[in-house]
Amino acid sequence: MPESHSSLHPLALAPVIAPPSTADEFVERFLHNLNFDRGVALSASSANDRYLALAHTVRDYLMARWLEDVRHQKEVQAKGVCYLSAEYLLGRQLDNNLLAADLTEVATEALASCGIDLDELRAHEVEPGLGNGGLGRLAACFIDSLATMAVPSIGYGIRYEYGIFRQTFVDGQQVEQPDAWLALGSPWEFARPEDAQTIAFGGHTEKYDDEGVTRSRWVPAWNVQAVPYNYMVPGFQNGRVNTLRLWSAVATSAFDLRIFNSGDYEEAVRAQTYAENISKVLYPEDSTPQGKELRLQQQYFFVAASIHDFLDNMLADGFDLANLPERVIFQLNDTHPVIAVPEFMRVLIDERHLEWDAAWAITRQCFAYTCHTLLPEALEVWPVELLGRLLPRHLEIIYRINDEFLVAVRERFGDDEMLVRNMSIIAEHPVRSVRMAYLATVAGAKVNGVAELHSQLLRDKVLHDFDAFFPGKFTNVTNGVTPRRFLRLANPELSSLITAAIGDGWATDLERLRELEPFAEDAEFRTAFAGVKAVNKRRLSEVLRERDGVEISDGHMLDVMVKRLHEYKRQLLKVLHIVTTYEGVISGRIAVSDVVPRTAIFGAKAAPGYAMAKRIIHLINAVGEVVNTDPRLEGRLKVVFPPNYNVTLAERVIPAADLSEQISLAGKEASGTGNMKFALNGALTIGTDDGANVEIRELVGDDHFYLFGMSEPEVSELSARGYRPQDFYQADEGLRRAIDLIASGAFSRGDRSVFEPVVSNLLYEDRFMVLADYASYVAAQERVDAAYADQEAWTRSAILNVARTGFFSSDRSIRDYIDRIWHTPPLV
Ligand code: CJB
Repeated sequence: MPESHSSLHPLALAPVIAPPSTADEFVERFLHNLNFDRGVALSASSANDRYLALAHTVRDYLMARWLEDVRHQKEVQAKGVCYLSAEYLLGRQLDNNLLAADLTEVATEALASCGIDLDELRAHEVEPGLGNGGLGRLAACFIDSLATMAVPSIGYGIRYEYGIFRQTFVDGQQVEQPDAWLALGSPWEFARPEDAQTIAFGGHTEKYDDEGVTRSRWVPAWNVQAVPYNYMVPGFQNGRVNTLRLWSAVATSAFDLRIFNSGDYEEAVRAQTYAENISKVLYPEDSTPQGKELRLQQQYFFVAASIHDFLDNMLADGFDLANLPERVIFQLNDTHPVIAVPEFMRVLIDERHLEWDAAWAITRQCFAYTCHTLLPEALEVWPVELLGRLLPRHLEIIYRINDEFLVAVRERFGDDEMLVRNMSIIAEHPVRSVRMAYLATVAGAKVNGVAELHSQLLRDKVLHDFDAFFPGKFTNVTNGVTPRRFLRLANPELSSLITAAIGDGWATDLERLRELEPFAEDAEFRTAFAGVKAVNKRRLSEVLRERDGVEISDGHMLDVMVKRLHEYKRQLLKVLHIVTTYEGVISGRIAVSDVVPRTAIFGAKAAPGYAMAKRIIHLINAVGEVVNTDPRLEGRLKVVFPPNYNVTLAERVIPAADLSEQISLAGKEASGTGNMKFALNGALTIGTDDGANVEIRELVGDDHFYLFGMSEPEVSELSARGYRPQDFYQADEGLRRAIDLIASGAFSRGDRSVFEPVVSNLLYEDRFMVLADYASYVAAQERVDAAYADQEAWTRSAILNVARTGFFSSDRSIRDYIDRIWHTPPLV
């Protein structure tokens, strides 16, 4: 670092200065970046050149703040959050960063003066899809809120070279394409190869004598380099910029050379590929981990790099590790980063030579765990054989943690072997495995669920014995979503209307939306509100026309279900409702003039190996093909399924929706966050009492929410009694007709075999009780139809949904994390 010295140029001593925010200055910067960074003249530039130059210009404005924030956070050494997440589903960056830097107007004017349309450049950005769905998007919302609230923090994750696959449909069936999001350049990242960490794998452990003390050490077999890439995370117009640090795997030269020197060039290249595979691709399974070795490699790779990065680079010189709990909390975003716990112990004991008890005391205060699921198959377990082969020292540490934990369990609960077996971090069946959720629960200072109901069910069911053993450890933090992206950016018209009504400030204080309540009674406001919805529908229609060649008919209710395709989310229930309406019309039992015009929009990716989910996608497309073209429907019922649902499309679909489908089987959806985004944008929810739906309904009121289906206790009771889908099929004529129509081949050109697996699954298994909730769902949809006919009343309800859901800002979630778990006040 340059010293303060008279021989240095004065500018070398100055801090970085942000350019002044005038359009002229912006033009100058932009052209400079285009010419000198891209190496093209404006007249010869491609849209990609212009996009990249623009992104660099926005970066320039944020740079001074960023460098200052990094410096300040290190200087102050206040307690901060290290958010460990294998996924960040960021969405496009340009617009968000323009908004955060308050540059949107200046940039629009500056570009226009160069003959460039900002919208065209916006459309050019490929979103970084480094996540599967809700969990990854939640992480992205959280880092936005952390920056906006000036909480000292850093997000750590993986820089996947290929994000979530691009979904296409061929004959109505999902086909996956690789998502080469980096191909055209990645202007938002800064590679820091100087800060690379070496991450080891494999080998064995050995005992050695350390001045009379017998210690263990790990002798690994191979290693890779973890190279960090930094991303700016700007707060919303507050001058703060935090960091997201994503790790990329690069083969170590030593690793290659050893083999290369042996003369086996092919093997050297193969080894390099093997190492670099670690950050190659995001696993596309959402909530159903496959237990693949590479996935454990990914998990260890990024948490080990992050822990070392934190300890090596963030702590003041000579920091006393005993004080770590006052300096950092590592938040484990689900089980994916839980291998950080034994890694942290290993570092403290083997590398920093702390005693076990001291290391464990620190660890127990430095980690907290968020559980995002209730599905047993989503709780990760790693076979001991695999974990021990890849991370032998970590397995030893896990065994010791477990031994000591089980001793304490016996002391407390007596020698109840069943209980001990149930609580053991090591499962014995079907193969000896490490239960990562249990490890996280034993190690974490706090364990939280993501909605009230979910946290309650964790305490009562999934982790019941742990709640008894660790009183006070379990807490709830209901999820939230960032109002900057999902209201300000996604719905500019509604944002302007809100600001005109209640003034600004709501984007960082979302509870202020309450002030909109009286406007629900104001006819003029209602007209304006309905006008915004109409504009958003037209905009969506344009997007879909351009993207997929489909349009949305005027006057249709937009009934939207967008989320990952999973049986528990019950896209099939919605399909059955559509088929019921269709069947009613073609059989003449429903007059077509009685059908309230609706367009059902689906968006959903299925994990590539999840056969049933892919069949359901096929069925939705097949039903759409028939329904959309049958003249008997007179265009009153449409099914639209744009492929490749992602954050960018969500930002268009959600503001246009009238009806939000949140129809999971009660007790299965941990929270949901799409449900919050829809309500905030003035869609009414049709939903079960599940996840955060419960809290949405409590807040908006029963009159403005279409509740249906069994409650969680009713589901449990039916399950205990023995659920027989056949009973429901036999008892309900509408249901029978809908299922029979699918079974008859009506949507598969007469071929009954195509959807036979879907039908027989419903009839003979129906794990998620679609048939049991069908009648109640159809009845609720009838109430929706009736309510929609009164547009004034509907709009009133929509306004009240917006006004009453300010609670679901991710800023509130972060405040709850700070109060209940982190104790990391904002840095002023
Ligand atoms: N979730 O997206 C995922 N992936 C998982 O592997 C497990 C859970 C979702 O997390 C969201 C954020 O907490 C929840 O809103 C959602 O209910 C849950 O399915």
